[in-house]
Amino acid sequence: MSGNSFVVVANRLPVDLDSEGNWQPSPGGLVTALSPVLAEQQGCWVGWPGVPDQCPEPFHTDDGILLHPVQLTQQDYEEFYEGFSNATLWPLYHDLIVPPEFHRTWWETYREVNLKFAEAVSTVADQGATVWVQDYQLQLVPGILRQIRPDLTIGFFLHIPFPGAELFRQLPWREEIMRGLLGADLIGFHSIANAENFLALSRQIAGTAGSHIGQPDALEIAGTASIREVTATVQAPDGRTVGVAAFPISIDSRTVAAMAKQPTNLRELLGDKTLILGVDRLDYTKGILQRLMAFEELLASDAVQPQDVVFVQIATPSRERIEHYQKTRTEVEAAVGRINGLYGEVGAPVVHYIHRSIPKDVLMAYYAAADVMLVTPFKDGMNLVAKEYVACHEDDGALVLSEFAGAAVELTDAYLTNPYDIESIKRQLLTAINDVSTGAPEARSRMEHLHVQVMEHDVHLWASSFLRSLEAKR
Ligand code: GDG
Repeated sequence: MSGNSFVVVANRLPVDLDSEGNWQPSPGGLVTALSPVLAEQQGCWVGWPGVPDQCPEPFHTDDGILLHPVQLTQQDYEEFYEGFSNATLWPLYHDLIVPPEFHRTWWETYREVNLKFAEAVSTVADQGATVWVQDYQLQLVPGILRQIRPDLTIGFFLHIPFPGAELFRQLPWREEIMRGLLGADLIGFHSIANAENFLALSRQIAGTAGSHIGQPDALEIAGTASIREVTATVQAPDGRTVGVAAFPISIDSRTVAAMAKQPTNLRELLGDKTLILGVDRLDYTKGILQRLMAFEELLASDAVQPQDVVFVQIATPSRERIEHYQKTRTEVEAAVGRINGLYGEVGAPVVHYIHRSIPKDVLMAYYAAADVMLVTPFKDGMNLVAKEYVACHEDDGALVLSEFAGAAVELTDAYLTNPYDIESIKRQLLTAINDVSTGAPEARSRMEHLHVQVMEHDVHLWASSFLRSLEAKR
């Protein structure tokens, strides 16, 4: 053990390989939020560096944070990451938008890799350290750590939705996952609805013959999952009380808002048109095809004119070897081609499609320039893109947002839409286009409220409220 009183463990280490083959820290929202805590508490981040069969030596960032890599083999990558994490758990937890695959070999590898992560944490964590486990890839880590390092205080946060009990119970290894999660002292979800799903499931599994999970206590039966305050608990198999609550994640709002003020020539490039923007990992949960179809129908019906609007869709490559991701890409690209074929002109496409990752500052320039942001997932734990757009707009622009994104709980002044109902997307998109192009006071007032909400509820609040609740469990 080597002087780490605070350890974050996540599937990915915040590093990237640069063009010269050196590992460089790559700060994202989570890193930004946790860096001050990690730096202050001599912290350590445990994770996979992102390339199979390669593993740099542990190294310190400029902030003094120790990055401790866990090596994954090619087989781990295929069965733990692409397989169980992203072809079993991801679709199951996103309400079966595509059917999850259940394979015993994938499960075995998921277990082995979770053990690998837990052992790595165990070697770096001080006696009595606080460990914060991140996300669905590592749901067994709290349970393993509880057994091998009972001195630790363990938090777990789920970044994706937690499904209803009827769906979760399809999982052949449901009890092992529950027992893994209940190794934590505190389990955090994005929303009260997700936390309630977990509590309802705990009640059901606790009542199953042969289950080792204790009946929930009186507080939990009262069903009081709440935001940023632990009022609900579940009894773990060893009799400990595990806190359950909602901690809606957010962004580094001030930094994003400041980046959006950088000068850009995007408007000159795109012309004097209403700019509609979509930004997503290319994932079937995000509803990219549906929003393109809604846009296409608006063009077809003459509700919007091709010379008045331009749609930019940034679709970052993601999980490209998984079948349903390939299918989604094919469908999206066919739709882009079809729409441009029907409504674009030489030198003036109506849809610009970018299928590569773009630098953060360029992304911020797109947010700042966009008149209407279209965020239409069928299901999303939170959706940071929606919050990033709002941080970039004090009182102009419009956000069209799916009711099924976790962000919709807080961003109630968005133009909310049901992505399963194409008429609903069309209606809200058209209203947003008309409101921003006529300078309607309604649009202005909506964005002012949204902006204040995101500026006042940033990622620092998320991290500090979770860690405060976790420390209270000591
Ligand atoms: C999961 C949950 C939850 C996107 N393209 C580029 C780029 N991005 C950045 C965005 C944003 C992030 O990626 C995407 O975050 P989201 O929250 O929108 O979606 P997921 O990746 O699915 O994240 C989600 C989140 O975890 C956190 O808990 O909100 O519900 O699914 O920050 O800006 N960044 C750059 N280039 C790109 O091309 N630099």
